[in-house]
Amino acid sequence: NYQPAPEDKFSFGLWTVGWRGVNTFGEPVRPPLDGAEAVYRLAELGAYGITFHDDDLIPPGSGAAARDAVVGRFRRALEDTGLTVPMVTTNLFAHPVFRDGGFTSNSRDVRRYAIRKVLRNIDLAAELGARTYVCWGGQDGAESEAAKDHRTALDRLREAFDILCGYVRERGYDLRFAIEPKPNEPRGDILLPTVGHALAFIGELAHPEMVGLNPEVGHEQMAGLNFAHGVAQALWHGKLFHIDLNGQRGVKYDQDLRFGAGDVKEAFFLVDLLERAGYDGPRHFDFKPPRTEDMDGVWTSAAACMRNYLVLREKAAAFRADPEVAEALAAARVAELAEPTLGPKETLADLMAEEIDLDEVGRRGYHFERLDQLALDHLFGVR
Ligand code: GLT
Ligand code: MN
Ligand code: MN
Ligand code: MN
Repeated sequence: NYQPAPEDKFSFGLWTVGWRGVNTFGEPVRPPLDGAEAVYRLAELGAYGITFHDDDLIPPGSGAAARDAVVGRFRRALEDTGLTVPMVTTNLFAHPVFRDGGFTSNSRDVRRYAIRKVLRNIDLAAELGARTYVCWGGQDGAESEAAKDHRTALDRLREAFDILCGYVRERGYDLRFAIEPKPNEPRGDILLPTVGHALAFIGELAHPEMVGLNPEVGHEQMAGLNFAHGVAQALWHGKLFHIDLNGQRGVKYDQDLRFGAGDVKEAFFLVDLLERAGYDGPRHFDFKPPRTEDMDGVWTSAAACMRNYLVLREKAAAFRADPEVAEALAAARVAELAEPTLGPKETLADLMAEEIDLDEVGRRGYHFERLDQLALDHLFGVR
């Protein structure tokens, strides 16, 4: 019956179900959503976690008393429901001071403020037991090559992460950072536009082991890339610290559709990958319920994110258990790729001495179409 349970580790950003539907051309269509209310609703639906930006939970400009009251009510809701806070993040994009970015603004005072804003919120993240701290630098980018020295921007970005990691180590928090790549929107070109760019950047940090990725389905697809491949490489590097699940259809603006909508086949292979790889982090939904929806529609859309994950998980498991799929995998030589190209005791002389019958091997077909169609048949529900 695809009823989600806390063991499934589904989590939602407060900014997703709380999105009021403002867009470039349209005003908000829904009322503000209170953080504690979101906790009760998500727990009821079967989620296990909720995440937030500092400003989602605590209205910017709140005094100490107002802040404590909001956090207190949120905590009580967490205690009442058993919902957890696996991840926390910072809003370094909405306020006008961030119009040229946070950590890489050309303005030094803004960069210093951005770091202060994150450090303050890291304390709250640790208090609430979060293990992952996401950094999405959506305004860190440029529209003009002359206006932003890209290499220097990377220097400042590295400086910021080195400071943040130093702080977490000094405080002894059990917290890791996860960088979220995105190619564009809101900036014309954002720094660290893809999983690959971010992975390479992490290798240059003072504490690379403390920093990994939070890839988002739609963000890689906006760049025309294969999301499952990006996630596979992040896993290969041991860097899949967190994941933003949603839907996107093609190379266009960031759609943030509910998970499963958009490219269904890629969603199928993504779930297949996460489950087979034993990824045990949160399945975090970062979607935007369309502006057509009222609050009932928002909760329908949120429930559907989890339902679609569970449906795809079942279908992927059935695909892997199908004896005909096992045969098709063998015919496609999939397991042969796991065999090292050079044998354990072989020398290069052995390799050089070998002959290949180019005519015969050149005629070899790989039968990938049969295998791929079996996956589609499972997805269509006709097997
Ligand atoms: C914003 C963005 C998301 C990020 C959030 C984390 S903020 O909603 O569009 O993709 O995950 O900062
Ligand atoms: Mn997005
Ligand atoms: Mn978004
Ligand atoms: Mn995201």
